[in-house]
Amino acid sequence: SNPIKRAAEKVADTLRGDGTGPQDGIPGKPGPESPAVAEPTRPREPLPPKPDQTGPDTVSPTGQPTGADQARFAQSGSYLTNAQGTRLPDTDHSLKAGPRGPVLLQDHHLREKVMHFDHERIPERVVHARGAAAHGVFQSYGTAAAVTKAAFLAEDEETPVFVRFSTVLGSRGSSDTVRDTRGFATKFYTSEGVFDLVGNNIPVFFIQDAIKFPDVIHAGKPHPDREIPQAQSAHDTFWDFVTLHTEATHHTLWNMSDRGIPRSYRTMEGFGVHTFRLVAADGGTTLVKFHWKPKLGVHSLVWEEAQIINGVDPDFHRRDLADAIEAGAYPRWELGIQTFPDTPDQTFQGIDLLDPTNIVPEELAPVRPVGLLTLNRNPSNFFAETEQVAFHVGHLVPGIDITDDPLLAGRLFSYLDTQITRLGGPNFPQLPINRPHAPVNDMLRDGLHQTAVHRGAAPYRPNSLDGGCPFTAGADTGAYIESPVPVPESTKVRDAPESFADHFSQPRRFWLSMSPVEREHIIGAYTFELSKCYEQAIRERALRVLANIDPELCAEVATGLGLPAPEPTVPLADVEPSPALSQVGHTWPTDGRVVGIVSGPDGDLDGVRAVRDAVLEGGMVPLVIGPVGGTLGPLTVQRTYANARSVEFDALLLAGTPAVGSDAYGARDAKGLPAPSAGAPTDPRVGLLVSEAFRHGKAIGAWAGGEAVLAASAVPADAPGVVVTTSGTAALEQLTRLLGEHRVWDRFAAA
Ligand code: HDE
Repeated sequence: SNPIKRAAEKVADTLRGDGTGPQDGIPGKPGPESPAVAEPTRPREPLPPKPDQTGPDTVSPTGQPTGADQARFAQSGSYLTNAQGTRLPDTDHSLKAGPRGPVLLQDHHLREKVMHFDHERIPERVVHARGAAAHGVFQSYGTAAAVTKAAFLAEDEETPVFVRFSTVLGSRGSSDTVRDTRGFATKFYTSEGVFDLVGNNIPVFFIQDAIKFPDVIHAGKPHPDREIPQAQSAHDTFWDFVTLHTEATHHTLWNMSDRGIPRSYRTMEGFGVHTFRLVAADGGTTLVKFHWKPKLGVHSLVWEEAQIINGVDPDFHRRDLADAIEAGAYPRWELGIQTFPDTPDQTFQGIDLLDPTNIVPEELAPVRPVGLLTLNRNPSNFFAETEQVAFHVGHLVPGIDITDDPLLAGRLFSYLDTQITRLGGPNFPQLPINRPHAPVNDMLRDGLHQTAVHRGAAPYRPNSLDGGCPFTAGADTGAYIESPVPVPESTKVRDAPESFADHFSQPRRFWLSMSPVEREHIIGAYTFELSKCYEQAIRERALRVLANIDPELCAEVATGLGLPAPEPTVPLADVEPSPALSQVGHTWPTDGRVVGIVSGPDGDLDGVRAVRDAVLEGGMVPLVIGPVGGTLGPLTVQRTYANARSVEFDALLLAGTPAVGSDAYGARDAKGLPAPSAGAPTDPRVGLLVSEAFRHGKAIGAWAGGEAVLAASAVPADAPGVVVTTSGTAALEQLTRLLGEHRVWDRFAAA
């Protein structure tokens, strides 16, 4: 009856006519095989959930199995309802006094819908706000069973896990590849309760005492007046703090190294940072540091690449993790332990184990593998899982205890406390992602968002009304019993031990352990970051700190800043390098590496097909890059000159001469018109692709005229890691070997 409504409905019908997304067809034109109406008009039976659409299998605080079932139950039935389960006829129009009249306040569906939307956002994490996560499984080798009674570390135990990776400084919407520390937090849903290993990709921390955490974070976060820069340490307040508070020197040096810009979450090491205490079945204790070792090796970006990615693909790490899991290339890490005798002084070969700015070199205490972590399932809802997961260093299980590291002590308070604000109350352990898999029988009651319907009348102990239940456990029934470690006799002080005062010998060891290329990168990073500071005094102070690490480092950065290099103020530490700290000089599997294959219509398309298949067979990812979308002979074009950027690829293959693209960026003829596909390798976008890949130390292969592309991109055909051969498959063979070393290190000036 209403002509406007009828017209709108007609337009809507035409638009949904093809039954496909805009990428698959032309809106309004029904596709030959598509049904005419996309939206079902009649209710269907709900589809069985895909395996990856369920929450973790958990039990509720009352011991009832819930998890997946309950998550599914949260949205069931065929008809749209309101939050109370009442079916709705229309969710597109507000209730009005006539089609052109005022909206009525009595529209309770409108109010419910908008009210809920208004409260969709929760406070982001004060640190580690931006993250990505995955489900997986931890398989224990049993090699730690002699030193810990933790059930999940017994031989052949399998434990479900959820792992969240993160940057520290940026907001939820910031970029992935900023220079920063990365979080590596693992929730083990063990049979004895939840164990969280809340670690980082850098084994040391900025501060030795938790009371300094607000200081270091206030300094690292954007300036309070303009709220810039986002997710960066390259600004005055950060450098002001870390140069005044020199215990931050070691962590800062790691941040300025390649470790601050990982290639992927899959190629990152992880560290528990603190020294923990393992407790064996016989009560014996051992001090321990936890390590995650990626099966794909440790690999980083180069700085220019990282900066480009921030614009080209701010979700680079998040996408990489999800894509790899979806493709079945499950990321894997081995959990390793370094163990030390639990002596009263808690030092190992002169290294204070309670000082979280220290590492223990692997050459002094080898990392022994104790189990394998495999991430094999993407979350099905980012908010419910990745955002609502709540880690806590105090989530411990029998067999793993804490030490007196003063940084760890503060964390034991902070992680519980922060969830109250972030997740809105004390019942966050009941959220599906946080629920333990072990039966829960606590006496915690009520509070905001209580979802358990507790039974019984006596949530207190001792009681007789509930038959004395629940009972307390003992050592023989799996109770968590703190190890009876002697407490040193002392007086109350606000102070740190003498041994915490050495801030430079460990950074010096790190510097001395780096290869020449890694040192070049560190020098570049310090120079870049300090040149972004406005205050001359801060730059000068930073140089004084660097002088105490190493004179060469200090002199090179000083040259870059145009300042004189100061003399050290403390004697340079006499330390041995630790080769295990360097990322260069190893060979790693090439699984999942991305090979871009550039061609045009005149290229060797049969050769491209052969090499594409060979890349796939080698467990890597081939992406065919053509001038425009569509097909190149028998091949589907996956990237075009317009959307391919070097940062997406680990290696490039140039298959003959790519045609010049014919858009605004393509080559022009004398009259300024787009040049025809003349076979001249002058398309500036291909030139940029190749020259960037070259600059970033990536392997490049060429055949069948691909040499001309190299020349046009100013890449010498005889440079290290550039392979010119007679066929794509021959080029790939050499490229694969180069990829195993991650980058062509010889291409960097320092090499
Ligand atoms: Fe954290 N840290 N932290 N941290 N941290 C948080 O907890 C804190 C520290 C780490 O993916 C917060 O739930 C204090 C070291 C990771 O959800 C907060 C101190 C290490 C994550 C907090 C530290 C970490 C956090 C913010 C100094 C490596 C992300 C939101 C005493 C061993 C976990 C939250 C996730 C998150 C406090 C130092 C790792 C505020 C007070 C050292 C991986 O509670």
